[in-house]
Amino acid sequence: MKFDVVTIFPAMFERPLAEGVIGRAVERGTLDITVRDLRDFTTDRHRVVDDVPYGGGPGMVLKPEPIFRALDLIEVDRGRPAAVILMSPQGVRLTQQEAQRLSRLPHVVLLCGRYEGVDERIRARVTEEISIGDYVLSGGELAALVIVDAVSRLVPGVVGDEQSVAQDSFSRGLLDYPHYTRPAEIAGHRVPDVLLSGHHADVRRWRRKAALVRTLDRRPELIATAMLDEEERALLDEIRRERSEREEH
Ligand code: 9D3
Repeated sequence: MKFDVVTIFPAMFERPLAEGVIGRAVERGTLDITVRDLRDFTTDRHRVVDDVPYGGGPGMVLKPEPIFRALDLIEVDRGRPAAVILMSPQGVRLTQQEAQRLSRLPHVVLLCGRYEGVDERIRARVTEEISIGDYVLSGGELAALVIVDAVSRLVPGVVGDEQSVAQDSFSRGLLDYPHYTRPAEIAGHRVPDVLLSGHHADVRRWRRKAALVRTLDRRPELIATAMLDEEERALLDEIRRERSEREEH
């Protein structure tokens, strides 16, 4: 999969895209990520990317010309992208489902805003706007890194263990079950016996139930939209029965 990122802070992308599974996929060529400095698309001596807002008011606005020029060059250089995404607090919220959709596209451009915003007219070249959540960032760069990470690990061959991606509880809309490693006891805290039992069917059932308990306790709103199979629906009933019985005592 190809990504082009347009930013005034290209250095913010260097280490994050060179580490871990993403870094290895970039080395192998499974991911082809080009980070482009918006200042390289200015034509003035001082490489100015921002200007004062028409109509007055505080802060600066990213100028449209360097962004248009960057998008033109990306198209000449790498072909017409399947999506041009503006990272924006006004965008559609990123979800695992959105990440899955983007992972099926061959080429995505990510535009990172800074300052108060971006000249509205660049939206003519933007196919979608994405926000990563309801909190204020200083710019779109960290949001673009989140998108590259969440989308890339869904691209076949990026994460070695395809199974762990497919089984990722979040992709079915549930929280993960608790994990343990050695030792079997630390400071009086023991690993649940079932995990030491060697009974794989029991372990699997315990984990599925523990994931449901966690989701019910921490993110109950996820249960309504989770993709539960028959066993999970039965476990959910079991949890609810256990809880109502406890209430009666
Ligand atoms: C202080 C400026 N704010 C005035 C009400 C508006 C504002 C402009 C630009 C707030 C944040 C930003 C920079 N943020 C992004 O570019 C951004 C973002 C975010 O802040 N939160 C979640 N997702 C994203 S995607 C891009």
